[in-house]
Amino acid sequence: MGNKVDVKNRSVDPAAQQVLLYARDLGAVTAWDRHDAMQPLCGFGELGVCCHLCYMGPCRIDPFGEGAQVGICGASADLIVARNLARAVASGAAAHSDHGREVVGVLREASAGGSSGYRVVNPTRLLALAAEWGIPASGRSVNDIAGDLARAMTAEFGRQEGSLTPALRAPEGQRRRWDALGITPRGIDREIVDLLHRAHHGVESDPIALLRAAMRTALADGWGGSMIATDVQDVLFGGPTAIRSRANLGVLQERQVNLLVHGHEPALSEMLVRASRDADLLALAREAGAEGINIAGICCTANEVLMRQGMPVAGNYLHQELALLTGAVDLMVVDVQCVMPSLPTIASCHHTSVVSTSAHAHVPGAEHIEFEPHRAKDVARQIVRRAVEAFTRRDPSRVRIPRESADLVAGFTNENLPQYLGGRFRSGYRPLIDAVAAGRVRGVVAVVGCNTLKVAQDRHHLALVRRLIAEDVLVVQTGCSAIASAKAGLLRPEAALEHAGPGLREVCEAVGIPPVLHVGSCVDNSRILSVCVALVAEGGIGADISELPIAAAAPEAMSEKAIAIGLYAVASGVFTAFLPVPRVGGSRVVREYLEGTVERETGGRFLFTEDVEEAVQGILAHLDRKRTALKLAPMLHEGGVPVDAGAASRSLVDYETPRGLEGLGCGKAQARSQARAPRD
Ligand code: NFS
Repeated sequence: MGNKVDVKNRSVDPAAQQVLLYARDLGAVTAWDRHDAMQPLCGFGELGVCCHLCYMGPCRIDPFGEGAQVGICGASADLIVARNLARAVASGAAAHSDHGREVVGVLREASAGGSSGYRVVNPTRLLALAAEWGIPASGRSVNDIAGDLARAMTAEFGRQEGSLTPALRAPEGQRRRWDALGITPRGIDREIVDLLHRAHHGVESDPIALLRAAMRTALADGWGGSMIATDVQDVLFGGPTAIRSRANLGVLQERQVNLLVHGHEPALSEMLVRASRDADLLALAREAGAEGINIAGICCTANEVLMRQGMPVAGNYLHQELALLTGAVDLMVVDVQCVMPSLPTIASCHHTSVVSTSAHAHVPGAEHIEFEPHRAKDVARQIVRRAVEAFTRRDPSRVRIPRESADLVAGFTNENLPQYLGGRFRSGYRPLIDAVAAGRVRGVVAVVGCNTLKVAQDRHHLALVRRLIAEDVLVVQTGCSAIASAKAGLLRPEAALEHAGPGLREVCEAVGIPPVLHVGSCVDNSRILSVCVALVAEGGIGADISELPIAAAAPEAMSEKAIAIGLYAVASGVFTAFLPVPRVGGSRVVREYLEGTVERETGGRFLFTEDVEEAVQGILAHLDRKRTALKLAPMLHEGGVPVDAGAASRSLVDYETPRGLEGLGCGKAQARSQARAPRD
């Protein structure tokens, strides 16, 4: 007999809902269960007023004004909140930027020739970067140029004085603001160390000075570490072009070896894609009874191999455990960032292997096969062989692959958008600028970032994106937010007909693009900065980033990286809606600065809110203010189109417990796996 289970508060994705119900039958404990078990969350922590910086505490400030109003050292709530936020920015910037450093290392390896399997795939981009970085190119080989560029970029991380080289791409007006404020970013390592020093106990006691220093570090991420990561990846693996694929758990294949890549760096996953096409490994898979080798991705590694190879996407952040619970994944390979330490425990519900590969990230309970660029192909082949072995242990009777998967188009970049927007004869941003100026397109909004367990998975992403495109806003996306839209079918050109306001629909139809453009992983937010630079350079809708009718939003922000991204957007002059409210609620001073005063200094500001409609209204009002200031034409079509509320109503599902699974449970297996930790 079917039993109705309401999972609407966990995810709006029907595929996720099905697997969550299967998880219950398996007795598996997921992130949602752990989140429930953690309730109520610490109120002091949520407000950001808990300080554990020194070892006299931990201290916490009473938000009701009755208990302690300063920490043992005398730090106020304002300072504690600012310090906690600053440390989050340092950590987030470090993660993105170290990713950048890793790929620069791969470029150095590629430039040496040898047997690593890497080489410069995009010499045009290499030459453009060489010119920017002052590397002589005339009469030199590609490898010599690449080697010098890699060395220059490596050194840039430690630059002590002057501006980061890629930050010089920012419009002049913005750079003048940074100079005036003393936040022009120097070397990435320099800024992170500087910020961590200031945020140490007993150093910077002025919360506003600390927030400005945090902006400097965030800028070193956005216009430095992240930008370098994107640039070098395009050199090594090719600049993306528009590409079709599919997204959601339905991309898992019942009759193939399913190898999932999860994490952030494309170096290994690109190699895995190549290895999965090797004739001998395909033969091995066939011998094992599989019809092929299916590589799909989770999180930003998924976005990387989607953008360049069209590999299917299994899901975003909160899909990582669900994918394993389907019983169809033979092996999941992880590198760095956003990898839940629970994965080996979840994998123990089935036959699935988890392999960690980064020297930075060991996962207790997973097998560790270290990725080193000089033997990348060997490592990739070894992992594919492991996946085939695991396939032979798969139990088909336990496999439950949801049917859901949606078509998508991805692969848009600042480099190729001018062609897609303008065609061969009118390549450039002029058609988009004209559409904005004429009132067909209200503006451009970047919707980015994670999933969080504080919101039903994808609910805010989809609500915000649907509302914006209905109001004639062109949306560009990265990260897990882009995957949310992909799963919901919003990255298809047809989505313009179904969801876009009349002006945006006209533009999308004329040039054949979706109303929501997938521009890559989270480090590729740097591509969005580059689009802003190009719009300013082309002229007509603003002489500085802060004058453009643009905005950003992180509707389900979860990680410290999201804080760093939000802050570099604001420091770059962008109005940024950030949900849920990060840990700033305990300080009026911090909120007033980040949501108000900072706009006079950088041209951008935050809107912190828990309410997605408030974010929509804030963004639209901001776009309209910018349009008015620029004296652009009124919007041709006011009011937008009604939004499909179907997602929420679909979340109540009929579910039949699969026969033979009653009381099966993998709770015991999970407990055993936990007991094995930290290392077998
Ligand atoms: Ni961005 Fe990408 Fe996803 Fe959030 Fe994590 S994968 S780097 S941090 S959760 S968007």
